[in-house]
Amino acid sequence: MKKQTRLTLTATLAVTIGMATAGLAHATVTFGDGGASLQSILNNITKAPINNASGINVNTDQLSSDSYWQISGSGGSFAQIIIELAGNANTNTVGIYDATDPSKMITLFSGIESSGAQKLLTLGNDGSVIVNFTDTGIDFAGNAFGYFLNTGSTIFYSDKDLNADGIDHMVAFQGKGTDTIDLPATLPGVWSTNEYIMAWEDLPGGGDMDYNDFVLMTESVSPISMPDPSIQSIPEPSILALLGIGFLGLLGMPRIRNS
Ligand SMILES: [Ca+2]
Ligand SMILES: [Ca+2]
Ligand SMILES: [Ca+2]
Ligand SMILES: [Ca+2]
Repeated sequence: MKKQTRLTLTATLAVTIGMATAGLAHATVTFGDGGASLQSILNNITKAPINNASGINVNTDQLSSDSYWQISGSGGSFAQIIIELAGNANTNTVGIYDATDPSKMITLFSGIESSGAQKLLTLGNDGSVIVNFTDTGIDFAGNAFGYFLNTGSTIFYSDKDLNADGIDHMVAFQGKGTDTIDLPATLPGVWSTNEYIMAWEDLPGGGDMDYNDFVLMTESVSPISMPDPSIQSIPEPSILALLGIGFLGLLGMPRIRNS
């Protein structure tokens, strides 16, 4: 290896490690296991009007918040597998879980399904999770869910805080309303802003970090931010303190402003 190359590599490594330790919001997508890179997959199916390549950069266009989602007003969301490039492609399943109870899981795509497979997800008035017009028998607490990838031995969640390895296994990209996108099972059309590509890494610890192991498109969904559960439950003393302030207010005590 030439000295120059080694120096560059060392510098790149240092930058990468620096970015990782700085807790950068996006995951670094690499070329990985010899299959098409995530960027080339996007370049093949999405075309910007001017340069005929994807208007999406897989590293810089990742959504900063992709842990939890809701179905938009129409009440239904189509999902379609774009590609699976992984040794686990025949066993990997993808689905959704209740944001308030991750143990409530619904599989959308089974292991035997591959590129072009489509599913329609709807949430009934009572929280019933309906897939392809069939009630799964599972009810969610509300219109808030995450996506999971189950390899058969490990489950990875869109909320990386639930992952045993603490690593972000899913990166998501939002349509910009300009690129044309051509999916395996449907005619080309504009990649609109309510459509998201979700790309998964299926190896524990992040593996090769190529995020092309399971790539799908979901539409009529939007990312939502969920409150941190540790903030939701107010400890008892705080409630008492708040009540105390209320009483003081009622008794006409002068208010101390804390601007
Ligand atoms: Ca499959
Ligand atoms: Ca993510
Ligand atoms: Ca991988
Ligand atoms: Ca792969």
